[in-house]
Amino acid sequence: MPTTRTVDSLFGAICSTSAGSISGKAERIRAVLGLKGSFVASPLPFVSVSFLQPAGAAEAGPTPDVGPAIQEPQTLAPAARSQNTLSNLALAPGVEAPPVSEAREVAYDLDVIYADGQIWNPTTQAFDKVKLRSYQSEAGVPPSFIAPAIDVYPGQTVRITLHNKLPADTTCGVMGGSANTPNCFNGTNLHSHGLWVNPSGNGDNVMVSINPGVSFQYEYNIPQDHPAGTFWYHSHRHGSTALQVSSGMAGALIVRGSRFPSIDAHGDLDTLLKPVKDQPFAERTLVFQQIQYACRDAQGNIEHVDSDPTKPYYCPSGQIGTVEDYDQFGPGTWVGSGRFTSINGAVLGHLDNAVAGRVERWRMVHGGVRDTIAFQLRKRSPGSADPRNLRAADAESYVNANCTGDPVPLHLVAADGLTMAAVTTVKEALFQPGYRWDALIAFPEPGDYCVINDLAGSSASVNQTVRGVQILGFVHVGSGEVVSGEPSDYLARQLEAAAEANMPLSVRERVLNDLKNGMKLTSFTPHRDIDDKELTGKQTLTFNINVSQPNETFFQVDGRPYDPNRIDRTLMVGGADEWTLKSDFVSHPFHIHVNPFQIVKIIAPDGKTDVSAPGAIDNFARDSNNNPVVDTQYPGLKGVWKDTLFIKNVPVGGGKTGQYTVVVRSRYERYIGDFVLHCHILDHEDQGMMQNVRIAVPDGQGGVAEHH
Ligand SMILES: [Cu+2]
Repeated sequence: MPTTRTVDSLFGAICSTSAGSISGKAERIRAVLGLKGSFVASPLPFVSVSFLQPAGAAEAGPTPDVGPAIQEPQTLAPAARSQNTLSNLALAPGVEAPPVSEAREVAYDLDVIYADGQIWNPTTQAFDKVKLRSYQSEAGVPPSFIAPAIDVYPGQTVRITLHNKLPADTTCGVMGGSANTPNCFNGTNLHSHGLWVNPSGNGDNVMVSINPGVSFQYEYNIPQDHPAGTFWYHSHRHGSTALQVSSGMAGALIVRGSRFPSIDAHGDLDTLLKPVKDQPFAERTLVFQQIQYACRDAQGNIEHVDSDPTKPYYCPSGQIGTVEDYDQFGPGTWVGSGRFTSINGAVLGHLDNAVAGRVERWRMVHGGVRDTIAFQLRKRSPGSADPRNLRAADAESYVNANCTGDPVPLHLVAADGLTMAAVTTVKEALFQPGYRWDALIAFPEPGDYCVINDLAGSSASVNQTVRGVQILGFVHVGSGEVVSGEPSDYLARQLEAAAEANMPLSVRERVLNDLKNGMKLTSFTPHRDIDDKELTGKQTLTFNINVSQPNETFFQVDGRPYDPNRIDRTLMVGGADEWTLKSDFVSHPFHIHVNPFQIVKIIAPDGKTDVSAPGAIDNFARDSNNNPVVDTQYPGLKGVWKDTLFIKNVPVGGGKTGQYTVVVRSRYERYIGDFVLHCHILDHEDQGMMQNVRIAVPDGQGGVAEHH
């Protein structure tokens, strides 16, 4: 006789503090789960969801879900048609608007508000109430701390009106006062990270501050030749960037493409990733966030478990977690907070509806601020312990006891949204803040899988400390095809079948040959290599944190903190530079707006080993016992295009540190204007680790024209 347990009974336990009517409870649960409307109509949440356990085998079945389901981010719906175009261009009554994918112009509204909600806290096994600055797409949608996803198409004019509905903030002066002291926490703006669009005016312009009460319409003219891929958006007002992004103000921005490759032009990877014609691989978007909310006592100090500052953050019953000051950032604060990295706003949630052997495309975005993510998927042993009681500090022993399968191969196909020259298979995808990886994943057999944030060696990570293994959630994989043999061979067969089904005859043979020859994606890579002949100049850059003065810390690029009134480098449109990037103190993710760059080489501290080469071993760092630490994040990056890249400076033993020399090339096509480069540890950016960059037109005499 099978026993039936409903998920509701489990949630009933979790939600036992929730008072009020059933419908009120449903509303709250819906808010947490981000469930679609049909669930709301049911007076009995979750009665439709149950699972069976065979009698006498209570420990052998799947582990019951205790966390929320990880939903796809809600896709932002276009604004009402009346707001979509100028009134004299509005469609006549009765004329249907084209689908968004074909619309030449599309408009969206995005509110910035304080949202009340709750976030699951595994440390206390209860929901914490939170009040956080948040993007919301429309009134009435339950608060969720993942911004809506925005789908855009090449050739489209995308207008996003940002409505700052945060309370008035007297610290929002003209930028330039205390430029590198965090300020104007209620001022905001919008950055489309990785988009190749105009940085000026109302384009991807992060120089503007949208203060409380102000609405501003951004206009992204996505060029017809813009690469399709996984990008993202977040606030980028110098002085409040880290605070807002760490509150969850980040969302996926996906450029969808339908251009087939041709004899002389690349196509969109999207046209290949279809197992049969016109039916894409199952796709998931995962936005990782590090929402570091805290509760504060009457004196304004962050509260900790047992009032012990060495223990995790703690919110006593009735208090509301917030992100309201920069003492919540800094070395070690994320690990110390005991918070979990969330996926699409869900802490320790579960991804459903995977099928064994079915290839899925996972678009993954590191939208967090302060922790490196070493992403891994491992099979969970049947009958594993209920993860309900999992505190961050216990995650490592949980993983070691239960997540014991081999890592599921991750077949990386795009770095920072840009299709790579070949599929690269890894056991672990390393994300620094700002990074994206698109991976093709086929779970080898049915069952539950753990989503793990593995140990990143101290030299590989933002904090340069060894943090324990964390668990980010679970994946339920149903019955399908069992993958036997070499996973890469299995994937290659799937991709070859996809090419047979989808590729036009003119290029089919070429695409197939590429796939058979090391799973090359040559017909889908958007940028051609930058060779020596194309170079027109050189740039150098060094990050530093200057701690030489007592009680003062300066976050610097090239020895100077950010000055909003200074243009740090003027580049020539049409040119291409080779950049040499270094860090004098710890490691920092370098990000530059507008144009991506291609990695040429990464020279280790020994001054000669190129650790970006495929198969290179990067073991130059030493741990506290002077043993070498292997870091896998650089090998294989040679030739890869990205917009964000970790620049390492690591301990090499004997109290010394070693500097890596990162060489990249970038061409400055089409767009002129002023924008920024910066460290993507965003509290470093807010405090000065940023530069103004100008791209200008040539002066006709071998130089670059200065502005008049
Ligand atoms: Cu930094």
